Amino acid sequence: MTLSRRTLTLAVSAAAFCLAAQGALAADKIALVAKSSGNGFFIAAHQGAQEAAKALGGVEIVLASPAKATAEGQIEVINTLIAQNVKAIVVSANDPDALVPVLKKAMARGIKVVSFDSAVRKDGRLVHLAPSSNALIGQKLVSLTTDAIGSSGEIAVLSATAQATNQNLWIVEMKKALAEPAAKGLKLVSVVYGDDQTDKSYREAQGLLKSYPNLKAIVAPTTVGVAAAAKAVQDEKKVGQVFVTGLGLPSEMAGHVHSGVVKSFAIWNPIDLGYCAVYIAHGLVSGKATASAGAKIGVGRVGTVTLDADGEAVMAEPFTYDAGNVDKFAKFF
Ligand code: RAM
Repeated sequence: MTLSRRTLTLAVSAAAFCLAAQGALAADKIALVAKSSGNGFFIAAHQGAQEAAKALGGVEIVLASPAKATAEGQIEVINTLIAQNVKAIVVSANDPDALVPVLKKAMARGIKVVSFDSAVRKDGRLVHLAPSSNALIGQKLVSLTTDAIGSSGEIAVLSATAQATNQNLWIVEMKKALAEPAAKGLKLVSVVYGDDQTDKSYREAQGLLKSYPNLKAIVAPTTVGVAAAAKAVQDEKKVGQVFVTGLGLPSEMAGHVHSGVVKSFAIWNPIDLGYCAVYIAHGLVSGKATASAGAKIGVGRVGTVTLDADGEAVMAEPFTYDAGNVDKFAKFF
């Protein structure tokens, strides 16, 4: 029996289809769990994750984040990811402890867990990728403040959620820097939480302006909070009287820098952070990397990161933005 040309073509294309389908099935699913959806910081981190997936090949990024920045929401999302048989989970934690049981369950099933940005307690992950040293971030928050208002006056912190690992560590470091002679004249009068929601952050900022008529600066170590606080100060017509600073995205802060409510602010590159976190997760999945103390892990175009005794790797120093450079970077994140 001879095969007609058409049957042969069909057979060949069916085989090609099967191979393509197998290829698609073989893609390693790496899940990215943000603190919450809709936060520009994690949208940029996701962009970096996608870039890493493309460079690595055979990797599919599954973005799965709760609507609000809560540990409960992340636990629900992570349970679904475990059921989907993802190969790795890369998570920015809304709480250092609450996610540990569900992440231990994931690791018991062979899923590689990496926290990034906001850490999970050591026993709930293999590696944590920090954007920068906590001490450097705390010092930077204080130097940004003195840059805007000088070395005396009342200041308040508008943070993200009360349980966020990263913001809480940064506030601890900020308090240490405030105790240094150069900043002793700054008085921290309040710490409030906007939960990384724009409307709540805005209301909390308004509350600070009302409660503390002598307030000179609001310091927000969160991209959501810093933009909301800047808008509140502007809407209350307090530009020049109250300054806003903290950790922000150039794309969200450029207008506030030009209006004068923000003199300078800082951040690291969230695209690179997402990119490197995926490289680390992929290294653990493929067996190219180990999560042992001192291990060097290749992170593509960024180079390598080295794990300390706690399985933590630290990236670069926070970068400062002001009227001179904010527009240039606003195009990227
Ligand atoms: C917010 C989030 C994130 C933090 C940045 C600076 O987007 O809370 O965790 O790293 O701000």
